[in-house]
Amino acid sequence: MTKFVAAAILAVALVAMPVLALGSDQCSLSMEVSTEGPIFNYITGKPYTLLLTFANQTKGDVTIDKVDVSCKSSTDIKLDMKTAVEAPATVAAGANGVGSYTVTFPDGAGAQVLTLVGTVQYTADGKSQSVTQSRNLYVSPILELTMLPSRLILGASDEPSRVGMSVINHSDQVYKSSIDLTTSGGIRVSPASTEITVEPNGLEAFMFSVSPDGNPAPGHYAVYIDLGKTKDWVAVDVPVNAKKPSGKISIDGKTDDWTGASAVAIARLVDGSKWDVIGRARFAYDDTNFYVNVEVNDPTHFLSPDSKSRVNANPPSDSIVLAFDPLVDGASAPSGEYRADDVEFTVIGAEGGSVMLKTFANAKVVEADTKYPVAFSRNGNKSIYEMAIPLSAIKPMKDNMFALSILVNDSDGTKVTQTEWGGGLAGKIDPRRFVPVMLTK
Ligand SMILES: [Ca+2]
Ligand SMILES: [Ca+2]
Repeated sequence: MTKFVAAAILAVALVAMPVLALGSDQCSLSMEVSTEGPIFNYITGKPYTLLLTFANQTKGDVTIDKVDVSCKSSTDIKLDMKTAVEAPATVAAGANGVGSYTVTFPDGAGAQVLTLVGTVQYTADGKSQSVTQSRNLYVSPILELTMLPSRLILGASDEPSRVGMSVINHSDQVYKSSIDLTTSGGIRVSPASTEITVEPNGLEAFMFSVSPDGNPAPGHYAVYIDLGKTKDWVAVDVPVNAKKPSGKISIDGKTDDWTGASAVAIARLVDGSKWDVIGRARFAYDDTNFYVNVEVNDPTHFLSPDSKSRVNANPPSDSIVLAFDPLVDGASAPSGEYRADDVEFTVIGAEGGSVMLKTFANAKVVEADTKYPVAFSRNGNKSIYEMAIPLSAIKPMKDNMFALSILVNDSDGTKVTQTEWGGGLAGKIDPRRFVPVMLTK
């Protein structure tokens, strides 16, 4: 707005006091997008008028060669634009040339900041030149949906698991339809469908509850929300309930002390459709430690002779990685990286000499021996990892809960096959994919 006003004042000044134009040989461009009243955002699917004003402040006529309007956005949207008034072919000295266009932001463009860029190529005094102007616009869908929370952990408190949802109708028409909710399976949502009426520029709030459907495996689920033109989803995590063991767990590579512990399958997607279970992890805890037992089906146990770098040994050793997000705030890390509370351990599987290394802590990569109890053994074609991680090493914990992911590196001396439980470790680090673990009473 400031630039446009400044350009308009300058144009008026030039008309009123032509003497000031002497020495100025510039052309300028201003861009305006129509609004209705004091609006804060533009909505999708509604036509707006875009006005491009080209001010010729040179001493001669200029020829307009080309007018171009483009749209920059994070999602690469395609702007629907029609010419309403063609820009003139020539603009006389001291005059303005105006072109106007009807622009519509497509469905799916909201909610984001778009940058409209207008460029005019012109010839003045035999020289080809161009002038550019841009505007940032906040575009929202006609129906703007906000969910609180956007990530739900089932059973994290005694309260029923509810999600609050607000619908803002940015249009000047009453919106009357239904909100339809579906799930990825394993969880139930109620009510599955709600009739809604939202007044023009009005807001309505709704609530739905999420509960387990049967006994879903710990992991990631989703509630999909469909309002016709607007779609969204809520992440739902089913946590692992780690319990206190019936007896004492000895870190000795033997698993007879793990009876009754919570177990999860470690599986890999094969051919895009079939799950191949390659092992399992079991969890337990007491007042001092969090205990983990990982069993991996592995016919070829390989330990690298390269001892210089244990984590990045070449060729790589059989190993596992345990990564903790103690605050369970991975979902709020927009870049999907480790945060300062996150801690990662790597265990190298060597019978009689297994080591657990702290490989990420305090927001940086490290490689330090933990001195925490750890054992490794082989049983036929199985590798058995057993370890005790002090609870003090995975603090600050939130409501006796943290999020965890496990990566199994199965090496045969040449290649490594990686399998994850949770996720966010094999490729780019992404604690949003870690699965919550609750230390239950
Ligand atoms: Ca044991
Ligand atoms: Ca192996």
